[in-house]
Amino acid sequence: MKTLLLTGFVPFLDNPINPTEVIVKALDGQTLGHYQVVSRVLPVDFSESAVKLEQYMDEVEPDVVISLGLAAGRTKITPERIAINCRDGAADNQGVKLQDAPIAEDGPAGYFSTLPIRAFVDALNEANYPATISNTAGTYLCNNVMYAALRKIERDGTKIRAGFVHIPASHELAVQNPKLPSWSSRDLEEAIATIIKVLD
Ligand code: PCA
Repeated sequence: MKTLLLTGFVPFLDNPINPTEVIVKALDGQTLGHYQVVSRVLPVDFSESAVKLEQYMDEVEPDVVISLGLAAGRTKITPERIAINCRDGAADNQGVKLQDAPIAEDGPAGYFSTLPIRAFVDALNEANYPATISNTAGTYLCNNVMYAALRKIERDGTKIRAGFVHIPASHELAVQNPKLPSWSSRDLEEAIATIIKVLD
């Protein structure tokens, strides 16, 4: 049995619920396909999120890392293709707001996901869950943790596969913020289970 580190985030900005936190807690400890799932929840904090993820990777020693983030407003499950060396955008949960700031001064411009993102999308669509590859993870915390995980793997010289998947709002979140398109938490959870089962 292999180990999969599945991460979500705490609530942030005007989202009082983060469905990724709900999903990762629901899947924690489950066996899906070839993987035992170990879940962790990350802070939304420019100085802490990547540090925590790297600690969890050292502690859990996963074969695969899938990090989940809420992309409020998106209508589909969107595996991310690339993380870029940039931090920008809204303030984090500590009130820290960065502009045009690199994640790693000496790092490459970007890292491609090493997850089978095309197979994820195909399996999701096959199961009637709308999904498409996204070509931008943005410049906020989600992009930051994806970049950090892939950089750590490169630095450590390990064979861990890692990447990021953005998900739409849940109905529970949309009740609080009615302009958001939303999915049921059950479907979000089942969709993430579906992509984990794709992994060899
Ligand atoms: N989504 C944010 C950060 C936390 C989350 O769930 C993002 O897309 O960067």
